[in-house]
Amino acid sequence: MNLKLIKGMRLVLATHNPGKVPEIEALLGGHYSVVTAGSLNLPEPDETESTFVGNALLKARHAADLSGEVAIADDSGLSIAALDGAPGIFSARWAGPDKDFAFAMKKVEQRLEEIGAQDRSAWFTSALAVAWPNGPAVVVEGRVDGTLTFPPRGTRGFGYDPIFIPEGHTQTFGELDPAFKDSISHRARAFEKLRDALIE
Ligand code: ITT
Repeated sequence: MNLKLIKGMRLVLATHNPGKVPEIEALLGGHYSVVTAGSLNLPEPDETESTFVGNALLKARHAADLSGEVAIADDSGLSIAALDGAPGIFSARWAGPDKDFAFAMKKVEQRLEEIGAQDRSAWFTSALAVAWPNGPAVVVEGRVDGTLTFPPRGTRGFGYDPIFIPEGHTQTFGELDPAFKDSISHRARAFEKLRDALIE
């Protein structure tokens, strides 16, 4: 089996998060024809693993096996040093069933206040997995470090972007140009590794 992503091939983007779709499409650089798991009506699997890597593999494998096509999945999240890495793999779940990130960001602020934490350092992680239907899979991980700020700032991006200031900058991911975020993000860094491994 040729474990390469050949330009022009169709890839199933195994995410149900509309915030991730344009970012992953931008990273794929228009070289692939991308179809989302949602548009194929593929069900969303339960994220039962305990690591980003495990959940990315689970999502890519699920979409590849159900669609019969090569699938790419991201599992990502915000880890906060003072909260021992929380919310981490539970980042989406902290927003509740309504995916309310204003609520999730408030929860982060409250948890930090409760423990009187001074340390505001945090990082985003992205595990990107590519799976071949009933075949092998490849997974890589990328990370971007930064600090948290409250209240949230900016309306660009998604999820926890409005409270995250990447290292060396003063604006949050919610304020920065999305193209700039795409050049330094955890997802971009994971994608660089994927490109080295898989792209001809
Ligand atoms: P899929 O599993 O369908 O891809 P999801 O939203 O459930 O969608 P995850 O389990 O990977 O995805 O959850 C990651 C959460 O972490 C996501 O919902 C965001 O809240 C947060 N997150 C990940 N990347 C982010 C980014 O670039 N900016 C802001 N928040 C991010």
